[in-house]
This record gives sequence, C-alpha cells and structure tokens, in this order.
Amino acid sequence: MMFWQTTRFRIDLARPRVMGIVNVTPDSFSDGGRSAAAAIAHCEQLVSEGADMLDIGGESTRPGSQPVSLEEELARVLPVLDAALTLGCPVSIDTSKPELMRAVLERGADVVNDIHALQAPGALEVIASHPSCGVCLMHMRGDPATMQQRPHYDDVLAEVGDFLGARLHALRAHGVDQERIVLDPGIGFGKSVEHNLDLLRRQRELLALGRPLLVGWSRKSTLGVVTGRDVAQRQSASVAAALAAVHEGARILRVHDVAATVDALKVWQAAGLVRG
Ligand code: HH2
Repeated sequence: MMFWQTTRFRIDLARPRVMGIVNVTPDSFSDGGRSAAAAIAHCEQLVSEGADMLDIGGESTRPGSQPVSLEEELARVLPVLDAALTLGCPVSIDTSKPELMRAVLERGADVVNDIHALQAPGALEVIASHPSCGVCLMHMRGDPATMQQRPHYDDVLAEVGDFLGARLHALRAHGVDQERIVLDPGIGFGKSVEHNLDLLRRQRELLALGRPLLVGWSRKSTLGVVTGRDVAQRQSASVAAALAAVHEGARILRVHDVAATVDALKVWQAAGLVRG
C-alpha cells in the first residue's frame, strides 16, 4: 500500500496518477508563455481532461535557461495557485526557492516539487516546519545553466539512487514523515540520452529506496533524439515513455498531454497491467 501524504489529500497510489504541467513562464521547455489568466484556464482544462493533480511552475528549467527573481516568481505563481486550489485536486508548486515554498505553503499548496531536492539553504527547514505538505525530491547533476555539458556517471542508477537516498535520509532526520516524500530520477537533468534510457530500463532499482517514483518524460529531448521529432510532435513518444515508466514501477507521471496519458493509462489499468 503506497500513499503520498500532502497538505489536503492523502493520495492513494494503487492507481498511477497523472500530474498535469502548468507553466506560468514566458520561455518554457515546450508549451510557450502564459499569463496568469491563461494559466488558470489551462489548470481547468487539464482537470477536465482527467489530471489527478497539477504542477505549477513559474521558472523555466530548460537547459541553458536563466534564473527568475523571487518577486517575479511570486507574481507569476500566486494568482494561479489561488485559483488552482479551488479545483478539488492536489496542487504542487515547482520551485527551488525556500521563500517561495514558505509563501505557497502558507496559501495552502499541497506539494513542493523541487528539482534541487531541497538543497537550497533553508529549504529543508521550510518543509520540516509544515505539518503535512508533500514533497518531490528530484535528482539533477549540475544546474540548468550547465547540466548538459558532457554529464558523466560510472553507474547512473547507483549514483541517482545514492543521491535520492541521501536526500530522503536528510528529510527524515529533520522529522519529515516519509509518507510525505516521493522521488524522481530527473529525466534530462544532467544526463545524456543513454543515461535517460538507462534510467527507464533500470528504473525498478530505485524502488529499493521505499518511496513512490514520480517521473517526467513529457516532450523531453531524449524523445526527440529517439524519434527525430521536435518538441511539438512528441506526444506519442511521451505517452509511450509514460506507460513504460508505469510498467517499471513509477506511480506519478508529470505530463503536458493529460488527456492522451489518461486514456493510455485506462487501457493499461483495464488489462490489469499495473503491478507493484
Ligand atoms: N522536469 C521539468 C521541470 N520540473 N520536476 C520534476 N519533479 N520532474 C521533472 O522531470 C521535471 C520537473 C522540465 O522543466 P521545463 O524545462 O521548464 O519544462 P516543463 O515544465 O514544460 O516540463
């Protein structure tokens, strides 16, 4: 029995869950710039398509992207968060800034999704001082400005697993109940195409850490390399990768194409293919 405790919801992961991506950024990886009003409409759209939860981000993390100030990120995220919290599903905020984490948790956000796995000074303490919010800890090698410069691993699964295990341990040492934590191998974050595909094929090894896996393959460049398609044409590849990830034990899928992923998962479920 796997559950993910979040601020308002204890999510049952017996069924794989779809996390719909909502970017409030002028320069996101794949789905363009968005005003707050357009992002709120997008939240409603994704929920109507069957998203189990939403992940709102105000800072692009595409390779080579530049950081956004706290003020700018707050101005982008807060109005969208307030609206999303009325939609009846868990709302995650994709950020690495402790001050932003604190602000969104004060307004009721359910989950903090941090591509830096709470390594910024003070981030761990913000999560630990909240009684129940969920958190996603992601692995990244380097940072978004430099991460694609020839990443090297002796054994990518072992190194990603060691990192995630150490971060899990750090949170537990701060008193964070492990039921609040999910882990993410960080597809595309300081990894070559080969590394990303290894992380899919050997993904099950990460289940030894004892927490559910969240993965984000949606529209990523490895899928572009494999299919020869540019970002706007990677939906089929993204759905295939998402299903493969579920088959290899992932329980939360971070996706742009919610309707297509939900349909694919329904077939998977109907055939009884979801296993532990
Ligand atoms: N990928 C991106 C952003 N946040 N968070 C988690 N937990 N896992 C991921 O794989 C992940 C993530 C990619 O970010 P970006 O380049 O901004 O594109 P988009 O947000 O459209 O996916």
